[in-house]
Amino acid sequence: MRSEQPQTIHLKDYRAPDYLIDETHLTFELFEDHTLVHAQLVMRRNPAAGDGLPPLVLDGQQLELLDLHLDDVPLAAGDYQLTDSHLSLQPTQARFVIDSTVRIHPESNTALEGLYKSGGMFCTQCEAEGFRKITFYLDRPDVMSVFTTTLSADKQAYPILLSNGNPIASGEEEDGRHWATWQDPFKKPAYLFALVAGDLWCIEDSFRTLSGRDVALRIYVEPENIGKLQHAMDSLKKSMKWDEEVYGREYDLDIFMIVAVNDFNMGAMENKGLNIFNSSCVLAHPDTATDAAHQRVEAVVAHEYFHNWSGNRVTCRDWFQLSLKEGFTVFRDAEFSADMNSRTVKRIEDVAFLRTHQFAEDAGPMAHPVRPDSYMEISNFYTLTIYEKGAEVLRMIHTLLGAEAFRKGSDLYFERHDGQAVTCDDFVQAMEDASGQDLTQFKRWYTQSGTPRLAVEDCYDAHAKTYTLTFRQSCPATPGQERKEPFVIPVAMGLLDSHGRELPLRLAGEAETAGTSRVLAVTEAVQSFTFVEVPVQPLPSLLRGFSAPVKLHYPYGRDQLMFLMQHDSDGFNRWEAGQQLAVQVLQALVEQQQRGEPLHLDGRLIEALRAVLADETLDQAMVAEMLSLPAEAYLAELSEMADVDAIHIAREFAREAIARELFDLLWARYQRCREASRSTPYAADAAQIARRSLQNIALSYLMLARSEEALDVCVEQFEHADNMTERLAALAVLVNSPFDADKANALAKFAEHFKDDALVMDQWFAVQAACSLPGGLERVQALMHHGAFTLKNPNKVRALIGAFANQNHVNFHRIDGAGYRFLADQVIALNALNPQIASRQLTPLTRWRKFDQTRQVLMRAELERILASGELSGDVYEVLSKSLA
Ligand code: B3K
Ligand code: ZN
Repeated sequence: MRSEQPQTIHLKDYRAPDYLIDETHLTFELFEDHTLVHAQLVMRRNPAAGDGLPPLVLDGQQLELLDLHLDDVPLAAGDYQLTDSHLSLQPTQARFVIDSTVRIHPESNTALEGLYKSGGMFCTQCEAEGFRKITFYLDRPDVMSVFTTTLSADKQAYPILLSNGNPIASGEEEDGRHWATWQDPFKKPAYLFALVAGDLWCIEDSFRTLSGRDVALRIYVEPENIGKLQHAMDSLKKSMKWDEEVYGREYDLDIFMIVAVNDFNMGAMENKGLNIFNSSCVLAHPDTATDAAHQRVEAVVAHEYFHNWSGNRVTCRDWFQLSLKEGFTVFRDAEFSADMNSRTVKRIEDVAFLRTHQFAEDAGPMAHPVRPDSYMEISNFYTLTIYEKGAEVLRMIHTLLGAEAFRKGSDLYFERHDGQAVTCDDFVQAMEDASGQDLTQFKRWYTQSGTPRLAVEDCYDAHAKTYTLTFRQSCPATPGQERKEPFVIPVAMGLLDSHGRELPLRLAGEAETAGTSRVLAVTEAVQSFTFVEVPVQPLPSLLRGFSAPVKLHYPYGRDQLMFLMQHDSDGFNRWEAGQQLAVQVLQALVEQQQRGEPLHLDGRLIEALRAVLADETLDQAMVAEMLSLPAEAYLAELSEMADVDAIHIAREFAREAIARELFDLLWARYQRCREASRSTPYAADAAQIARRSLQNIALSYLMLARSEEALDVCVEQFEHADNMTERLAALAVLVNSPFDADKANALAKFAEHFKDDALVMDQWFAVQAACSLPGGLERVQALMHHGAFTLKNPNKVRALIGAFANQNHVNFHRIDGAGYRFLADQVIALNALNPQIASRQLTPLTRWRKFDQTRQVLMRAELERILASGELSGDVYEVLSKSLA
C-alpha cells in the first residue's frame, strides 16, 4: 500500500544503471510459515555510466533484512540505509560482492506478485517489478545477469523443485528436506526469474531443433489435471517448428518447461526455460474446454514460447519499451494462429476485439502511446494498446516492407541485439537498415496516442477514365496530446466493377498496370491517389485485411455493402461489409427507439444474411462470423454517447427478426451440423471448430423463436454433447432464455457434474454473469456467496465480476447506479488483496464520459468513493486519478 502519493516516472529521465550484476547466486529455503532468501550478487561499476563510485541503491519491498555483507564483511545498521523500497550502501571498489539474507512470507502473499503460494505449490511472478519482493536487487530490465538458484523444501510436500535453465545438482538433507540447484547460462533481467516447488506431475516429450539438438519438453500440473496437457504439448511443438521456419529462431536450452498454476494475475509468463501459466491457458480437454479455450491455449503457449527470442534473448531497456517485446510477440502469435487455423477468421476475431476494446481504451482517460512517455505503476501498462495496437504497428511495418524485407529486418534485429536490452527505436532501426526504407514518420505510431480517423471520398471522371481517392486523416486529442502529426497509414485496397470483378490498377505516372490489389501509403493530412484507365465507375474495397488500426469512413450505401459482402475478393472485407451494413441498420433502430417510434428493421440485412446462410460453398466459420451482429460494446464504442438500453433493445429486436425470418434455413443448417457432431468424434481442428461455431450461433437464433422444438434441440445438445463447446453453448442459450425450469435444471446439473473443476466452474459463473435478462446484479450478488467463488482467485474475479461489468451492459449500467456501487465495493475489497486485479476491474467505471448525465454522475461518485475509501495501492490510485482528472 502507498505511504505517499505515487511518483510519475518519465521516459526522458532514463539513465543507464550505475552498477551491473554479472552473477546472481540465490538460495531459497522454503518453509510453511516463511521463506529465507540468500542472495549473492557479483557486481561491478557500469563503465558506461560515468566515473567515481556513487552509492549503490538496490530495490527491495516487504523484505525483512536478516544479514548483509559487502565483500565478506558484515555490515552494521549504520553502514547502510533502509527504506520501505530501497537499500543503499557505499561501495569502496569498482568490483564487489554483496551477500544478503532476507525473510519473506509467500504463504500470505495475496497480491500474486513475487514469490507466493497457489494452492499447495510455491511459484513466482516477477514481471514487471516482482523480483524486488524476493530479494534486494537492481530490479530493472537493463541489468542482466546469469543466475544460479538452489531451492530446498520438504521432500514429501514439494517433491518437484524447478528454476530457470538446466538442473546441475540435487540432494537430500537429513530432516526430510531435499534441494536442487539450477543454472541458467543466459544472461537475463530479474523479471525473467522463476521458481516452482510443489507436488506436481508432468508429461514429457522432446523436440529436435533445426540444428539437430534434442530439447526435453515438460509440462507440469497438479496430479488431477495430468490428463489435460496433450493439446498444450502439441501446441508447443508446433510453435517451436513455426518459429524455426518463419523466423529462423531455434530454442537454446536443453530443456523447456511449463508449469500450470491456478492463481495467476494474467495468462502466462515467459520466464527463461520455465514458463508459468494460468491453468486456463494450459489445460484443455474436449470434456472441459471449449474450442475457444483450445485456441487460446495454442495461442498463449506460442506467445510465451516466442518470447524466448522476442523478449528474453533480446529484452527491453526499460518498461517504456514494453511493446518492443509484447507488440512484436502478439504479432508473431497471431500469424502463427493464422497459419494453424483459418487466417481470415483469426483476423476477424482480432479486429473485432481491437475495435471494441482497444479503441475504447485509446479514447478514454488511460489512453497512452504504444511507447508511453510516463507511468506511475507499470502494472497498469500491460494494456490493449501495448499488446494489440503494438501488434498492429508491427503488422503495418510488415505490410509496408513486405514479408521478405521484414524477415531480413527481424534477422538483423536478433543478430545485432542478442543478449542486449534495447528500445523500440533499435527495432525500427534494424527494419530500416535491412529494407533501406525510411520509417521516421512511421514512428509516430509509437509516440502518438488515439485512434486516427480516415475519411475517404472518391471521384470518377468518365470522360478521362480516371478515378481519384482522397484521404483525410485526423486524430482526436488524448491525455497530454492536443495536436497530432499525420501518421503513415497503409491502405490495402482494390477496385470492383459492377459485376464484382477486380479492376487492374495503375496509378497516374506509372508505366503499366500492376495487380488488382495494392497498398497505398497515406502520409499526409489530405492526400489523393488517381488511378488511370479505369473503364467504369468502380466500387472501392478499402483497408483490406484491416491494414491499419484506424476508423475508416467511406459513405457506402447499404446496397453497395451487400454487393461487397458477395463479391469482394478479400474475405476480411466481405465480413467487414456485413458488419458495416449491420451497424447502419442497428444505428437506425437505436434512433427509432430513442425517438419513441415503433422499430422497423431494414429487410436488406435479413436478405444479406439469407444469402450467406444459403451459400453452401462458404466456410462455415465465416458464415458464423457473418451471422454474429456487432457486439453491444462495439455499438457503444461507435456512439458519441452510448445509450445502453436503446442499443440492447435494437440489437435484440434485430436478432429476433433474423431468427423469425430465417428460421427454416437456420434450422436446417443446425440439424446438419449437430448430426455431424453426433456421428464424428470430437477434434479441435479447424473444420470441426468452424462447424460447431455455425451450429452454436444457429442454436442461439433458433432459441429466440421461443418454440418448444427449439427448446428440445437445445436441451438435447446440452444433455448429450460429447464436448464442452456444444454443452456450454447450449447452457448459455438456456440461461438467456425464458424457459426458467429448464434453465435451473441445466445450471444445477452442470454445477453438480463439474463442481471439482475450477476452470469449468469459471465458465458456469461467466455465462450467468453475462446474462442480460432483468435481475442480473442480484444473480451476481447471490453467486458471490457460492462455495466455489473466492475473491482471492483472479480467474473467479474475472469470470463473475469482470463478465458482469464488461459484458452485461444493461444490468451493469442500471439507471439506479446499483451496478456501479457493486463494482466499486469489489474494487475496494480487491485493493487490499490484489492491487493489480483491483485496478483491472476498475476499467468499466473509467469510461464514464461515454454515458448520459445521470450515469456520469453515478459513475464518478463511485470513483470518488473508492478514492476516499482509505489506503489505496499505487495501481488503483493511478487509474482513479487519471479517470477523474
Ligand atoms: N509478459 C507477461 C506479462 C506480465 C504482466 C505483469 N503484470 C505475459 C506475456 O505477455 O507474455
Ligand atoms: Zn507477452
